[in-house]
Amino acid sequence: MRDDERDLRLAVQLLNDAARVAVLTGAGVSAESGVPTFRGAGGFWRGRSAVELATPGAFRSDPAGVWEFYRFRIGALAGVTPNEGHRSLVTLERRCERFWLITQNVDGLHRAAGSENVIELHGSLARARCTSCSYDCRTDDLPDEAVPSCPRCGDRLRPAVVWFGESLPEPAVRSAEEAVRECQVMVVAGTSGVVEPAASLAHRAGARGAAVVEVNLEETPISRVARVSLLGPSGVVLPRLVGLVD
Ligand code: BJW
Ligand code: ZN
Repeated sequence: MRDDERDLRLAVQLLNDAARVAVLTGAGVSAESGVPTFRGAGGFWRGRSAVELATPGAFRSDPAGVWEFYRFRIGALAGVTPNEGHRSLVTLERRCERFWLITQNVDGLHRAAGSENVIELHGSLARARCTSCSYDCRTDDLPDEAVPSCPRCGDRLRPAVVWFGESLPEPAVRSAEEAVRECQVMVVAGTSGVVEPAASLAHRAGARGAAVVEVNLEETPISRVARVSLLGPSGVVLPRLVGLVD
């Protein structure tokens, strides 16, 4: 039997034996829907890196430029639909007793596919919030200004996403902690595994005995803790894996 065939069967067996499954996803699972990843060739906008633009410092020094970047991404999402990888995770959720879909993605594609227990660690492009008061709104309803201002207090609105150095939403962290404590298998798909605290969720689940199954085009720091690494595009590998699960 070929190595990749043996790895796939092992991953199927691990999922067949598990009632409580967590999945941690990153930008790679949306790549086949046409959403650019962060690190790598696609992660540039007008010559600036997405990683550098997604920071409080960039917003402080150039709020209009950062809003332009986010409006571009929000607009680009309008024509984007979930791929087979997203859809296969809906099927996986339905066959599990407990299921957590922890995502670092802000594109809303897991919910659009039909996943229910979605934990958005890094917020969402669908919403904006005030930098001073508690006002928030859908990005569909933003005032048409280069830097939209808060209708309640007049200060700047910002995308409701999590930038470097900022805390993650407390309810999302609590749910992700529960997943780490309870899951028997954690599938980690399409993430470079370099951003904390998301990456540590996989390391910690592995350390407490959960089987980590990684799906990625290449090895990552998470491969070290993975019981099985399935190399290939998640839009192909995830449906194949879930299709074989009882
Ligand atoms: C495919 C594929 C296909 C392609 N199929 N695969 C401990 C140690 C060191 C540093 C820190 C630490 N704790 C905290 C930090 C600081 C920092 C951090 O992690 N820094 C490291 C980078 C060094 N973390 C934070 O600041 C976080 N906050 C925090 O910890 O608060 C508490 C705190 C505050 C202050 C001090 C200390 C603690 C916040 C992190 C926020 C990340 N935000 C972003 C932007 C979101 C908004 C937006 O979208 O604009 O989130 S950055 C960006 O990276 C985005 C992503 O969600 C995130 C992860 O990227 P992801 O998803 O992994 O994408 P890529 O592009 O990196 O990888 C794609 C992968 O897919 C690759 O592996 C490909 O091979 C693969 N792939 N196509 C399968 N078809
Ligand atoms: Zn306000």
